[in-house]
Amino acid sequence: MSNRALLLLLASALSVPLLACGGTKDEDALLEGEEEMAETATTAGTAAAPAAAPAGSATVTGKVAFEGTAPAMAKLKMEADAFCKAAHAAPVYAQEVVVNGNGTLQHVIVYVKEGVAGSFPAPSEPVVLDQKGCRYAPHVFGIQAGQPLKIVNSDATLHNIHALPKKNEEFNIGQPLQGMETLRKFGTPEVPVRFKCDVHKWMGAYAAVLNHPFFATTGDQGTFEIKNLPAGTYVIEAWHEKYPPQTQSVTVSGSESKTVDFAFKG
Ligand SMILES: [Cu+2]
Repeated sequence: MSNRALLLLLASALSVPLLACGGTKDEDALLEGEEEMAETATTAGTAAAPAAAPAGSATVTGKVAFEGTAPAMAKLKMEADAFCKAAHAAPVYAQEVVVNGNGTLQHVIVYVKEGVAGSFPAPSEPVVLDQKGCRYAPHVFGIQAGQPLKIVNSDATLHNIHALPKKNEEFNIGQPLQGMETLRKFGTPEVPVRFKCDVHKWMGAYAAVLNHPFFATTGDQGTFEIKNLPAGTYVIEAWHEKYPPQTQSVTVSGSESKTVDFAFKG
């Protein structure tokens, strides 16, 4: 088919909308109305999907305190890999117990352990686990079962990411080049899943794989926020890699916001 014939065919196929665009205000209004209908239809289609989760607007927030004396974390020796050593101007310490300046504990995964009803489709947006400066970022994270995990190597050195789940399938992937990305999914809820690097023994990370989105991790303020919870009674667990997990029960109704605080003892 010649370009001209293709153009003609295209013009003929588009003739109705083209005319409408150049038409009267009423015709334009009609077109907008049709677009709105199309949008409504799409929204209705999403809401009617069988996997739709019950809507919720309750919130559980809190902080994770650290009581006692924080153990000194080992200084990491990265001499074995020249790239890793050169990546850090200042000393780098293990991330096992990181106590914040305000007396809270970092790297705690706080999640709803019991009480969630209904199914919550896994987001298609991946959780990114980066290998940067020969450390994992983030060090701990939550992810939904079925949600993609994008493992990225930001370093110009070989990393070998080795997942060690007990319920899910183990994997062990070499990423020799900077910029490499690998997608993986965990099919079954499991807390925790540990990751290690078979090249750099100081590298470690942990994931909480859950079948719902009600989880958060503590950062440099030691706080967490779990949003969009449906009304109900829940068991909330705070999980840390070194200390025994702690649970508390909380009941929320409607758009209620409740505080649940935890304290780990060193
Ligand atoms: Cu590595």
